[in-house]
Amino acid sequence: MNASPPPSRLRVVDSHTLGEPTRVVVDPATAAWFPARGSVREKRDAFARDHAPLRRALVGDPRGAEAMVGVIPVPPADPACRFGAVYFNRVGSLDMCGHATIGLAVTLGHLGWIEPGRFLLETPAGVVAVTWHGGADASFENVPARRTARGVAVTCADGRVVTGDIATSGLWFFITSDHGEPIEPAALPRLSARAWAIRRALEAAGRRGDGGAAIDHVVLLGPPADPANDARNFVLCPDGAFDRSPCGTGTSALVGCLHEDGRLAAGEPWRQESILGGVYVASVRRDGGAIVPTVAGRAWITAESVVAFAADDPYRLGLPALPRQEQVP
Ligand code: PYC
Repeated sequence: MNASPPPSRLRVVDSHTLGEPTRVVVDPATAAWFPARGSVREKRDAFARDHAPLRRALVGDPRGAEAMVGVIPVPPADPACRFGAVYFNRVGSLDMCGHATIGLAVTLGHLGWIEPGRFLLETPAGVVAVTWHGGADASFENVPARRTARGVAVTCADGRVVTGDIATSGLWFFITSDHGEPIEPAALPRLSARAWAIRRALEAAGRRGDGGAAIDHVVLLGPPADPANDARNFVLCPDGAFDRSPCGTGTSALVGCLHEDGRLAAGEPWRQESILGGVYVASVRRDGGAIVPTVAGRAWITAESVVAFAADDPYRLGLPALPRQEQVP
């Protein structure tokens, strides 16, 4: 399929899930961006191949927000699914995104496209069972969580050795408590620098996920600020932003590891706090050999808008990619 010309206007609904922004593109014009048939993964691949400038323009500067994840609802190939979801951020596509799935459910409810209840969502990572509980509340039963390496020691460029686990539940994570930093907003620059150092060390060591996937999310864990919760996290995302929410797929991967380690029983709640204090409640169930996580959170609509792409706007398709301080070698 050839890239169609960028539109001049598109309808979007914005929300935030415990502080982490989602933009759902709800414009019928999106149908032209995808092949009529095929799986959601194939549709995502076509969008990534043919529409990279549009992807960046939809969520990046100056139209989007730093940590924003975009979602385009698409027809699913799996007849059991009600919707498909193509997820993306400023730097690429995502196979799954927990906070954006919660944002999508609340957006679909807000638009009257769904009633409270459960529906199946085809994502590039697999089928996810989403429940809109009404209002701001939503949860999703994710694809299974899997740990592919335990107690991996990586040596950062400053010589610090950090030990953690490599795990997935839709995205790839390095999860560690062994980072030596407090998980608090005042430490964000240091947390970000440490997480980047870990990410680079993983790359240098040739550590990758299935099929050579980059381990492009780093979870730094620490004690919760609120004793009602179980842990607090800082999560570095592939676009260099930190997750303002406790990271839905990261929490899924974590509870899978905790269950495997005998630290979380099936059905037991795990209250995961973000660095900003927002909380996801997660649990796991066993399905044969698979560990299936569920994550519950809250999202709120922030805007129902039409984004515009003026023909004479020099930054119509967004600002050029600018190096982030942490990425400069
Ligand atoms: O909630 O899964 C998530 C997520 C991934 C990246 C940003 N949010």
